[in-house]
Amino acid sequence: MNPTNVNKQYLTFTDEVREAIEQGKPIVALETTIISHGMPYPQNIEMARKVEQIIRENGAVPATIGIMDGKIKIGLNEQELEAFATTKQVEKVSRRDFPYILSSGKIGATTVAATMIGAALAGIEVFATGGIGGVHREGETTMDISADLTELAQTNVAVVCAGAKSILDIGRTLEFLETNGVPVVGYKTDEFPSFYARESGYGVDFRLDEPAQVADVLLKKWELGLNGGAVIANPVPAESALEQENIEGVIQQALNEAKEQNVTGKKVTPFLLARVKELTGGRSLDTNIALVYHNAKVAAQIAVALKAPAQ
Ligand code: PSU
Ligand code: MN
Repeated sequence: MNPTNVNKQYLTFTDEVREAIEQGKPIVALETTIISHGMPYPQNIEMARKVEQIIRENGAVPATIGIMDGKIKIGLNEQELEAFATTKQVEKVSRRDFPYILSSGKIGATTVAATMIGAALAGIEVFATGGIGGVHREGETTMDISADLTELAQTNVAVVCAGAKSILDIGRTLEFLETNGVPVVGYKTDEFPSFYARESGYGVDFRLDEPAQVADVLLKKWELGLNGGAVIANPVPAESALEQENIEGVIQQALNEAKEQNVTGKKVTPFLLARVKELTGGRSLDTNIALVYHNAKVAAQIAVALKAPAQ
């Protein structure tokens, strides 16, 4: 089913986003899980504000998406952004959780999967985040595979990210994407980045160096009726990157702790992110913030190119 046919009565828009949609302006969606579960306060609210500013500076309109009061909010005002940054009991919402959270009236932070759903309902084609979820290490036995991957298989939104974290099994994540027909574009890179690091040891499907080239590939995909998203993998800027060798030990320790403490289901990713941050003395958080800003810039450029008249 094409999600754009679904009833839109649950969507509410800020004036800025509503006008942008009406006027056909470029828009970039942003997620709220990264605010509520991906980073501590106050860095999360600073990041949430600045990422919106970067998108505006690059010619697009930001639309941070979250669930509140039984509505899917497309664009958040300052007060709402703060609620996602400071409220203790924000639910983490993926595709599975979406209908219950909407029904309950609870505050729900949207993951990559759920933000794609909201963006598609609103007609937004480009989304900037940090990293996508993926197949977890030992996923072949635990079956812990992020719903982000199955969402990318079906929902027409391009996700600009810094690849997938090496807390995941990157090889199997790429295999899953291939099976499901999700193009993985290396933006100015031949290697799939691993979030904190610019390298992973895995290649990309193809490399593109210009926003207009990315926009053209997306248009062709969707004009052909090949439903689904695309991963636009944009490596963290070199000056903010961590070395892959250095981070591996930290990741191993975090994974061992998660196992010992029986952390499962949707708690796994936030647990690992928080431990990696502690074990790197906060360096991983600086890297995380830097790569989100870079993704926002590239996403805005792609959104602008998508709206540019065909040559
Ligand atoms: N990666 C990050 N920060 C995050 C996430 C991933 O660096 O906050 C979040 C995203 O919202 C992503 C989600 O969609 O974790 C994946 O969770 P899971 O593995 O439970 O699907
Ligand atoms: Mn999972």
